[in-house]
This record gives sequence, structure tokens and C-alpha cells, in this order.
Amino acid sequence: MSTRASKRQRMDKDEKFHLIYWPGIPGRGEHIRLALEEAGVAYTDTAHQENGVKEVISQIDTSNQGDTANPPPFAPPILRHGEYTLSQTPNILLYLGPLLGLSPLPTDDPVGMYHVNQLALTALDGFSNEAHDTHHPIAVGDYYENQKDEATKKARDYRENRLPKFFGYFERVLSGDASKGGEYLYGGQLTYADLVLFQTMDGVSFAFPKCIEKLKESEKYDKVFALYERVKEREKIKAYLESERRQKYSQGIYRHYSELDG
Ligand SMILES: N[C@@H](CCC(=O)N[C@@H](CS)C(=O)NCC(=O)O)C(=O)O
Repeated sequence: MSTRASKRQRMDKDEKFHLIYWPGIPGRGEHIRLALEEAGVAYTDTAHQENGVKEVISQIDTSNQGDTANPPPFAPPILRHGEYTLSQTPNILLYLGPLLGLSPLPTDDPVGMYHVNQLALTALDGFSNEAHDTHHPIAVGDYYENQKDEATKKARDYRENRLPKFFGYFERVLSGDASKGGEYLYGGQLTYADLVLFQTMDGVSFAFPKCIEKLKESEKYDKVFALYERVKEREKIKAYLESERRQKYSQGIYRHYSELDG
């Protein structure tokens, strides 16, 4: 057996999971938390640790070159699992999916994990990355107030064109045969793509409450809104959302500026 294969065999749910992410916002770290919470595995989280910020900063510091097994991460979320360190939200989820039973195993469905990844990437494109760009359309590192005019234009296009287009896509996915019944996005059971869709919809609902209410009232996306409620009511997710581990939205990806909500 190759060294890689034998190393892979040692990685299992019993190795410790440690999430490295900025304290104070759900942010992209939330996608990793929801996967771990739904799977019911124990994990530690810098969001709730005294020197949490320091640990994030030391990971992304320009002096960090990684180690023999791991290249350095560029930005959080970062997951440490045993001796491995991974970054990039959908990449971490791709790794966690089969491990936590949140995406199909290649033995059951050879391309299932890539279909789930496709759906998660699409939700992240439309409801996370593009949502972020509405308040920071010009410069990620500059204040919103310095790019407000462009933000107003970007947000109008987002509300009028992009959000309905992405909602329409997920309604189609849920109406399609590959969803196997339309309760969840793929294969008739919950995958991490459903968790990502739930979380990103929750975020855009915080940022654009009026717009999302209108989309809901249009009754064009009933399956998507039903999926949101279904995920929210899952036993472990519900308990997590009601716990102190769930942080409030503030100045992260999802920000509520009433002028951007139309
Ligand atoms: N594509 C990356 C984006 C990571 C990212 O932008 N992380 C934010 C926090 S949510 C950050 O701290 N970025 C610092 C930077 O981009 O300089 C992912 O999905 O994980």
C-alpha cells in the first residue's frame, strides 16, 4: 500500500477536529461548524478560545510556510484534523463529506461527491461570494463607506437579477430527478450541500430581509424555502442554532445595510 493510502486510512472520525476561524461572526467558518454539528462529532473552535484570534493570525501570517505535510493556508476557515491542515471552505467540505456521512461514498455513487460539491460551490458563488461583493464591490480591504455608490448599483443587480437566478436554479435542482424527491438537493438525503444552502440563505435573509421576503411571497421558490425550514428543524441543527456556539451576524460576509435592500 502506498504511504498516501496508509496515511488516509489513519484519518478517521476519532482524530480531533479543530476549526480555526475569526471569533465574532459566523462567516465562512459556519459551513464547517454546521457539518460537524450535524454529524455530532466533537470539535474545538478558535471562536470560543481565549487566544483564538492569535491562532488565526499565526496561521495566515506571511512567515508561515506550512510543514512537511501541509502547505500554508491563505485565509480561514482552516480545519486541523489530526496531523493535517486544510483550507478553502468547499475543499474542507469535500474532505469532510464522506468522512462524516454528508456526501455519497465513491463506492455507492462514483460522481456523487462531485455533484454535491457542484451544488455547494453554486450556493457559495451566489449566496456568499456575490452577497459579500454587494457591500465590497471595489476593494475588499477598504471601508464600505468608500465604495457606497458602486455598492448601491451592485446590490440592485444582485436583488433584481442574481438572487432570483440562483433561487431559480435551486428550485430546478429540487424539481429534478437527481434530487430523488425534492426534499434535499441530491440523492434523497441530506448532504453538506443542503447545509451550505441553508446557511447562505440564512445569511442573505439577514442582509436583504425585504428582498428575500418578496422572493418568498412570489411562491416561485417554494421548494427552496421548504428545504431551508427542513434543515433548520433537524434535531442537531436546531439544538446548535439555539446554543451559544451559534454567533450573531455583524460585520462579516452578511451585513445589513437597509439602503442595499431596496
Ligand atoms: N475562498 C475562500 C475565501 C476565504 C476568505 O475570504 N476568508 C475570509 C474570512 S471569511 C478572510 O479572512 N479573508 C482574508 C483575505 O482574503 O485576505 C474560502 O472559501 O474559504
